[in-house]
Amino acid sequence: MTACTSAPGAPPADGIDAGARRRDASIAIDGATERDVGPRVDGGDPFTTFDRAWWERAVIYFVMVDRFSNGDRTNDGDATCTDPSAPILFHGGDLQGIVDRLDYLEELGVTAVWITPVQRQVGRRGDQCGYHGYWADLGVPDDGAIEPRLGGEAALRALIDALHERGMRLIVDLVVNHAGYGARVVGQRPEWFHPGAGCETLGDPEIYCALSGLPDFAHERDDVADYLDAMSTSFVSRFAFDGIRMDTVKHVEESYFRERWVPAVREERPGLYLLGELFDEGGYALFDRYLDAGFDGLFDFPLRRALIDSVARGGSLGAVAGRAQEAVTRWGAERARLRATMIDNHDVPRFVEEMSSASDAEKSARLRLALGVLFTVPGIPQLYMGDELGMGGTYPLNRRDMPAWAWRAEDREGAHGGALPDAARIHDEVRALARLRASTPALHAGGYTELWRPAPGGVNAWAFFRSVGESRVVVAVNGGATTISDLQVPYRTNPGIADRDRETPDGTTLMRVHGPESATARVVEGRIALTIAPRSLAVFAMP
Ligand SMILES: [Ca+2]
Repeated sequence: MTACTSAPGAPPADGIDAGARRRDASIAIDGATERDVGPRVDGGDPFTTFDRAWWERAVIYFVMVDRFSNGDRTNDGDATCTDPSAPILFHGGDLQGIVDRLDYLEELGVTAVWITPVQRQVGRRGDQCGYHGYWADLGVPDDGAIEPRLGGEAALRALIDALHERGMRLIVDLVVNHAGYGARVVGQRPEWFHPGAGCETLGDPEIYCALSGLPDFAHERDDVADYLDAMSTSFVSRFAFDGIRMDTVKHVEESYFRERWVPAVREERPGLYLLGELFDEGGYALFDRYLDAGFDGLFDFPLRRALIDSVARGGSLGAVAGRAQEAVTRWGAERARLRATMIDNHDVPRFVEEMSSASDAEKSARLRLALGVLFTVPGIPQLYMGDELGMGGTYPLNRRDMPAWAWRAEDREGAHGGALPDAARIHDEVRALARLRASTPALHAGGYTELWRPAPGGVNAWAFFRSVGESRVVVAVNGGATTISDLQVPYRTNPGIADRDRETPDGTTLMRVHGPESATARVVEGRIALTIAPRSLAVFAMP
C-alpha cells in the first residue's frame, strides 16, 4: 500500500471495496448463527458493535501458521529460510492449511482462530528466519505486505471468508512494540527507535529497552505513533478481522494504547475483540492498567502459573482457587469473562513438561483436569495447537509441527511420539468440554461463587457455583491422589449465592454433566455432599 491509502476510510490498495466485504461477511455470520454458533447481542453486527455475548462463548485456538498445516507447497520458499527439519526455519505451513483443517477445528468446538502475525518477514538472521511472524519487515511508506510463505493477501482473505462462512472468527496477531531485525524502517528512520546504549536512563527499561535486541519503537514520538496507528488501521480496514491479539503489551507505554492505538483501531472496526499479551505470572497489578487502556481481555498468565503449581505439580488447589477468585473480585465477572485462560502458548514449555516425574497416566489426568478448569472458570479458553493431543516440548519443540496423525479420529488412537499416549482421550475430553461450555449459559455467561477451597493441610478440593438465569452448575475439583468422599460443602448459607438459587431442596441429586461416572453431588441439609475421583473435575447441573 502507499501512504495515502493507509488513512482510515481510504480505498484499499487491492481495489476490493471494504464495505462490500463487510456486508458479505456479516451475512455469512448471520446465516451461521442459525447453526447455533452463539447468541447475538441486540443489533450485534460484529463490524459495528462489540459482540460481547459471542466472545464470552468463544473457544480460541492458537495456530502458529508455519507449523500447523501445509496447504500449498508452491509457496514454501527456498532453502534459505525453509527446511522442515530445522527447528527455527520455515516449515511450509500456511493460511490455506488452516482452511483445509477447519472441519477439524469446528469438530473440536473451536469458534475463534488466533494466528501468528502475517506481515512479511525480514530475511534470514543467523540460523533463524521469521517463521513465527514476529519479525515484520516494516517500511516507510507502509506497504501492508502479507508474508508470501503463508500465502500472501489472497490466502488471508480466503481464510477469513472460510471462517465467516462457518460462523467462526479470526484473531490476528499484531506487533507494535518492535520491528524485525534489520527491517527497512530501521534504515529509513533510525531516529524512530530507542537507542540500545543508555536506554535505561530514558525510563522504565521494560518499555525503553529492546526486547531480545529487536528494534524498539519510540511510541512517545508523534511520528512513530502516527505511523503505527496508520499501519494498524490500514491493516484492519483491508481485512475483516474479528479480533487482534496484541503482542508484548507491557513493553509499550500504556498511554500509547489508551490515547492512540485503541481509539484508532476501534474507530476503524468497532467490533474488534482486543486481546493483549501481558506476560506477567506474578500478579494482576499491571493488568488493570492495560485493561483500563482499552483491551477487552488479557491472557491470564497468573492463573496459568497457579495451574502449573497446583495441578501439573500436584500441589494444593488453593493457588488456582485464589487466582480464580481474585480475578472476579478485582474486575467483576463481566470483565473476567473476556480474559483468555490458557495453559500453553509458543513462548512457554508445554504444560506436560511441568510434571516430569509423573507417570503418563498421571500426566494425562493432570492435563485433563487443567483443561477442565479453563473451560469452567470465567474467561475464554485458549488452546494452543496440540493441547488437545497432549503434545509436549520445550523451546523450540514447543513449536513443533502439528503431527499428521492429529486430523482423523482413527489415526489419533494409540501411542505417538511427542505426545501423551492417550491423545485420543485428551482430544475427546476437550471436545466434550467445549460442547458443555457452549451449551451451558452458566459456564460461559455466569457469575462465580466459590464454595470450597483447600485449607492448609486439608482436603485438596475446590468447588464453585456458577449461574445465570435458569442455568446453574456446581464444579467440583479433586486435586489429590485419592477419592474424596462425601465432602460437605456449605451452600445455602453461602452469602455469594442469590436467594433464587438457594431453593434447591434437601435430598436433590444434582445431574453429573461432565466428569468421571463415580462423581456425585447431593443437597443435604443446605450443604452439597460431593464425591470426586482423584485428579478429576466434575460438573453438575442444578435443577
Ligand atoms: Ca506452504
